[in-house]
Amino acid sequence: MEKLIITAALTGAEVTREYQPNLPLTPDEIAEAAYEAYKAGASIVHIHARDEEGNPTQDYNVYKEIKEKIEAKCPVIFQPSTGGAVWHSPEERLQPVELSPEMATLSAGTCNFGPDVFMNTEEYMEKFAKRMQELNVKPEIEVFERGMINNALKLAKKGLVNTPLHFDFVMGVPGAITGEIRDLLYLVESIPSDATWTVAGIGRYQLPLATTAISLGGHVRVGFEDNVYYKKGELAKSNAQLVERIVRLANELGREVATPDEARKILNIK
Ligand code: KMH
Ligand code: ZN
Repeated sequence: MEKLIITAALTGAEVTREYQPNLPLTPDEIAEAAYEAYKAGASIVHIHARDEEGNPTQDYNVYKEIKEKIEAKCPVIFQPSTGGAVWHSPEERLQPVELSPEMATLSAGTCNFGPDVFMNTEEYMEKFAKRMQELNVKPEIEVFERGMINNALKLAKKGLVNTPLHFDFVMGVPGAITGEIRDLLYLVESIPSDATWTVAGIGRYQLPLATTAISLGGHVRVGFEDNVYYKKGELAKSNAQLVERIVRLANELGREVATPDEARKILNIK
């Protein structure tokens, strides 16, 4: 089996300090959390920027500052979000791609997102994919529903994303696919055999989906964006604490953990 790539989704767009007092918000806090997650075993950090008030922003300069601060500390793969928050415009969302990061997320369709709608029209999926391809940015295709796999395959057929594809199954968002194991199996069976995949389980789904992915040969995303708890009723102390648990589980299950350079090879990042 390939080594395990662990992604730490450090901040997200929805979580606040009210729910997780240790949520990293400023560029310095995010860079420090990235470094701690890297030391714990993460090879990718998934980043959402926040403005000075702590609100989600897709501002180019804030992402630039975060990227530079992380790069000064460690060689972890910097993966900015192009999903942003549900109320960001497509133009706002695309800004961090202009930094030519090694990777960025690419959401593959529209779905309900709690009380909101997370909008990804075909026009904008194609625009995002094309710009990533032009700048040699590896897309991580975010799948919130089964039909989004078909949208991604269509992008590949049109030559707008390079193969093999890399998917992130985001499971358990209220309004989209649940985080049951059977749903994960269905998604895994639905992607091309040469594709790689990771799973981001939301809330209580995080741990069972992560352990299943370790056993199946997939990869794992953890972090405050998806889950603020260590266990029921107990908040996690840090993103690194959640990464450390995945490393321990992988060791017990006989799966080695990838370094950032090993992750680059697995994901064909040049
Ligand atoms: N915050 C969500 C609406 C991504 O980062 O690419 C979208 C999201 C996906 O988090
Ligand atoms: Zn995200």
